[in-house]
Amino acid sequence: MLPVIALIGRPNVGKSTLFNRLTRSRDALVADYPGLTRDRQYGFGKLGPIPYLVIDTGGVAGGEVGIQEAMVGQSVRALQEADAAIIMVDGRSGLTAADEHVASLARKHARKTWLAVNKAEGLDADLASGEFHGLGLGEPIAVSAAHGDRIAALMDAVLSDFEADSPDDDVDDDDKELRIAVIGRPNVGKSTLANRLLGEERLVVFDQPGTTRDSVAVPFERNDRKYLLIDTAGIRRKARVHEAIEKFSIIKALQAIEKAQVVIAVLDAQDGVTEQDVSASAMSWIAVCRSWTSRSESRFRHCTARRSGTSCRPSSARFGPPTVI
Ligand SMILES: Nc1nc2c(ncn2[C@@H]2O[C@H](COP(=O)(O)OP(=O)(O)OP(=O)(O)O)[C@@H](O)[C@H]2O)c(=O)[nH]1
Ligand SMILES: [Mg+2]
Repeated sequence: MLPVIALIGRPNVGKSTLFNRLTRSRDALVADYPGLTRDRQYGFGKLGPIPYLVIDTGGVAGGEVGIQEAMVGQSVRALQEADAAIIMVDGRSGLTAADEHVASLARKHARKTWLAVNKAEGLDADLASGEFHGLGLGEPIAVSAAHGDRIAALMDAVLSDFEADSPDDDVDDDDKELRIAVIGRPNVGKSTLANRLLGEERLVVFDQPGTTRDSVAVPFERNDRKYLLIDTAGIRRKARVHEAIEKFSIIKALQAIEKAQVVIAVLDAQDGVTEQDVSASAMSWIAVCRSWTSRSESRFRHCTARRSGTSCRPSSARFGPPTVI
């Protein structure tokens, strides 16, 4: 399983800058403006010995009310679902009360903590990190997320507790199963489609979002070829990710995607296709859409234009023939 690393800290310390570096993306918004990140943001990365999943969170300052309080809930959730947390502080502005508050949250909720003193480019590492020893989160590591200084050393340390998944290269090619993950938003018809591919009512289907709460892997054979079909819990649009049942399911789904060779994304053509649907993975994709019209087609083409290797098969999970494989 991919280790899950949460980034947490007070506003504006550089969490999103680090997230972008760790995922080699520009997915997280970065600006010199506190409170920019509001949701949890998930990304894949490999920098250092093994691949990982990283979660960017909104800044926590202490004393939050209203929407900010909900954002703190997001950060706590990220700490709970992660295997380790990198707590970020700002080496230029020094220790603040908000850092103390973040540290107490981390001590309470994180399984394992690492302390990164950011914006340390051009500063003496010992001097920049000295005052942060008192946070009780372990030895501070002076880094620069913007310039990349000592990020590799930070990740070597963070990932040293985890082992890479053993490669199955030693298995004979004929014996290797093809892993197919079925992903999509809650209630879009993933399990219905999976049952149709399997030819039996193997998975619980119910007209309510969140019926599948964990990824379910079902081995099956067709034309003498072995497959492992992984039905995942739904990935919801970003803004709606707040219910308790979803706490671990996004990570399970992302881990399933990472292990799969083929990803079948089930989309509801009525809803349109969002960037999030398209950007969840770098694997090969087949999108299966419900309620397909020519208007959906042009919207789909627009969203997938930047993604080579995606093909779309309009179909009905409930009534259509199982032609996807
Ligand atoms: N000098 C310096 N500036 C940095 C570094 N990392 C980030 N910054 C700057 O700090 C500011 C805030 O960076 P963000 O990555 O948006 O910070 P954040 O912690 O995600 O902020 P919130 O989402 O608002 O909590 C931006 O102007 C970044 O360019 C660094 O290593 N050195
Ligand atoms: Mg941010």
